[in-house]
Amino acid sequence: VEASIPEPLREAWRKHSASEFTSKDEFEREFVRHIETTLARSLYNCDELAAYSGTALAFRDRLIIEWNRTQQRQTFTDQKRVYYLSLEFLMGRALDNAMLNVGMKDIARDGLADLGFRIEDAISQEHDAALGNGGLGRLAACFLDSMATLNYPAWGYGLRYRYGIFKQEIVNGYQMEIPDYWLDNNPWEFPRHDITVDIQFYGHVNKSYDEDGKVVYSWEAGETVQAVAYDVPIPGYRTKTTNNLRLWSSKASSGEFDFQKFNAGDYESAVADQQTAETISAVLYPNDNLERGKELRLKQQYFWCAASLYDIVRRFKKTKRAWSEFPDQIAIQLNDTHPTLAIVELQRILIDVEGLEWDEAWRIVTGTFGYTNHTVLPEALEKWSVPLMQNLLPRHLQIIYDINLFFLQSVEKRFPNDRDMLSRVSIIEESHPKMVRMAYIAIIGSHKVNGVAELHSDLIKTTIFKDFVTIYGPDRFTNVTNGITPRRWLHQANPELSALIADKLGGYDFLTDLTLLDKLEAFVDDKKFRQEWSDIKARNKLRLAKLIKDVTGYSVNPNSLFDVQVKRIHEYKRQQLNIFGVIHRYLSLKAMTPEERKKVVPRVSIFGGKAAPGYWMAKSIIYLINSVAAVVNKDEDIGDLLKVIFIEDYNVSKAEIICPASDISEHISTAGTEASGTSNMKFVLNGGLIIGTCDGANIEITREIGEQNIFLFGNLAEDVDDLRHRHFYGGFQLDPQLKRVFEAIKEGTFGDPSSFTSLISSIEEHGDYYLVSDDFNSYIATHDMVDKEFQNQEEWLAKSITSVARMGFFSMDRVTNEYADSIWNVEPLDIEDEA
Ligand code: OAK
Repeated sequence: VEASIPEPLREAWRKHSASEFTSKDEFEREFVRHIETTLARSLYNCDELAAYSGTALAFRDRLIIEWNRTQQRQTFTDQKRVYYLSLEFLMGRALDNAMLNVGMKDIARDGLADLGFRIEDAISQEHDAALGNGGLGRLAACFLDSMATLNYPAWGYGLRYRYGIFKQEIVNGYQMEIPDYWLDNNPWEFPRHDITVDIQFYGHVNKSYDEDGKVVYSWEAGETVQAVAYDVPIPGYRTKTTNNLRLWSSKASSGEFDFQKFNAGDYESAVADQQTAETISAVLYPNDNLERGKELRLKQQYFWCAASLYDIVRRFKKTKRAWSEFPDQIAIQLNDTHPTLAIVELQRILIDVEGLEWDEAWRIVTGTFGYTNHTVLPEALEKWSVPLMQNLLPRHLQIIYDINLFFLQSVEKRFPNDRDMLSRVSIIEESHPKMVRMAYIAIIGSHKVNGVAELHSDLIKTTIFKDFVTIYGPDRFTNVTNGITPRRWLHQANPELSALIADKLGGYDFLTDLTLLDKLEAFVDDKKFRQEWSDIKARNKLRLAKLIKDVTGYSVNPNSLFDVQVKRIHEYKRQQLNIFGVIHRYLSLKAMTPEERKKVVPRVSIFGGKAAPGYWMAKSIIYLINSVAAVVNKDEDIGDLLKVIFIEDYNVSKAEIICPASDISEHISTAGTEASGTSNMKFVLNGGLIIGTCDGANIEITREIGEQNIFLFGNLAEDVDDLRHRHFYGGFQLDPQLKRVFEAIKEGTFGDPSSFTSLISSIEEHGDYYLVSDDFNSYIATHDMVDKEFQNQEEWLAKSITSVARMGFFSMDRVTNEYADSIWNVEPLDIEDEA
């Protein structure tokens, strides 16, 4: 049915078309209207949560007006669009971001004050949208911000989890997981009950012949589940472009809620079917850099890929273009291998549903997809068992076998008689059971594969994907070093620093062209500027000290050196190295005379991060940190000289308070394991220095800011294999200082030592895979340098300012433009062109 209003009637529409508030007075009117009508409350019944909702609804109206216009404009111009498929979008809060992006935060602040509220109190009522684990999910969120800001016609596609990443509580030093139900009072999503897709699972494949005698396959479903679209508007900064994030929610398809069962009185079974359907989008898998091969996870992946592709294909078909134009109109980016089934699904749609020939369909598929790899850790590389896939997606498994067949035939032609090569690059791993290697499908089905930092992109070419470089040549592989959005991670998180920079640079243009920061170097010696810079850091540290007091009860001295490591807890990220270093420091302090202690720089070691619920070793690390904190923080010999803090439930909104407050932050993964890291960029952009290994983007940060401005330590990636080998075959030598740390733990200094045996034995007895012992000495020595340099505050300040001035490269806008040019081949939609 044509739903658009005929031209003669459109005048009436235009006359009444929604308009945006532009003044404080109009904002107040909208706020009060929403409180009184949308929320059905009054000035006698308006708490901070209602103030948040009223403000959010007023801004939501603005966003949705611009969202509508953007979508109409994008449909009308019919340019090539980008679809970013990600199983995770770690968005954080939306209100502050929306106010800043539309440039109305000051108006809202004044308006709220008139009505009796502090804007900060309203903002802090919002529940984080935490549909992600860590780096990969947050990168997706930064992409959305940047694509909108740069006016790219771009949509995100994801899952609308009812439960995001769990909330972490620390109880007696242990991590407890609390479900994160976040959807009540979420004003930022629009259910589209009219946009639904039926998704099939299980069943079998029928083979038949059409009139021309051609074989046709059809997939008879065993079960169908309905996908319902929920849209989230994504505003750009200082632009009218408001893009869309479409999240799919699962429910029983109308036929599926079995009315027969229901009418027969079998309510329980009818409701159980419904719950099974809703389970698909119920919960985010809480693993970071780890894949566990659960059937429900595969169901999530297919459900989301199939719904998104149906939507994309439907939109394309409306334009009546030839299929061959598909890759000219559509770029689909795969955020890691989680959406790899989209490749198979598009091939299935083209050949089974649309009747294209295999080769033509495959050309379209490979022209459309790009694949970004985010990890080299073997335990994170996705493999699905063939029997599982056969059962859940029988037709897709056939297509995967065909893709593999044609691929291996072409390899065979170029490398005759290389059986080893064939078995190495086969999509199917010949294990028991056989496994489908998803990364291989992603490489074979894409025209570009990229890593996320230079070292990482080199590593994937020389290790896990080496054979594919031989087969396809180096051009299919490329690097796009990650970045971060300066809107959230500077302007929003650190408004005072942003304002100081704007004052020096004559405005906020640096927020859309971060390379302009280089102009700050001219002020490194400007006394007043330096003072303001250091005052801002001090106030940000006070703000963090207050958060620490609120969540842990500990008071910390804000004049101490704040040393921060916040990220998912993982052995490869080496929080254990950090806490062993802290113990070493504690033992050294204990051994000092009071005179010696007077010369020590007071330090607060701050940790934060979640462990995957089933990751025993990571949970032990958290327990050790808290056990050390319990002893050190009450030791009167030590006082302010050392405090250990674990901030529970680290998330995006806490990161916004933590990042601006560090003196030094730790990015200390075993060389060659952290693909990029992005919090390293956030800390430096906020004037913190970093201590880090030569890993991921640390290397490029060093190149940009200069090696005198960063504390690097530890073994290099190229030496890691040898060292690991030597641990087993050359005899393992524990570092003597680390030995002293282990002895203290074993003596019970931090409570029952049996809690920590597996942590210690993984190093002492099981080969120290992450090279904690190898790097310990240089780690400790580098921290001694940090202490020394921190005492020279003038030098430190110069390093801080210089580093920020040189961080322009790490803007997400640079990243987005690189993807657009070298992978997507899309242009921004110049919105000034039409008015
Ligand atoms: C999560 C699940 C599976 C595979 C990778 C991840 C992940 O979060 N990877 C991280 O991606 C970030 C963004 O590219 C990188 O900065 C991190 O180094 C990487 O660990």
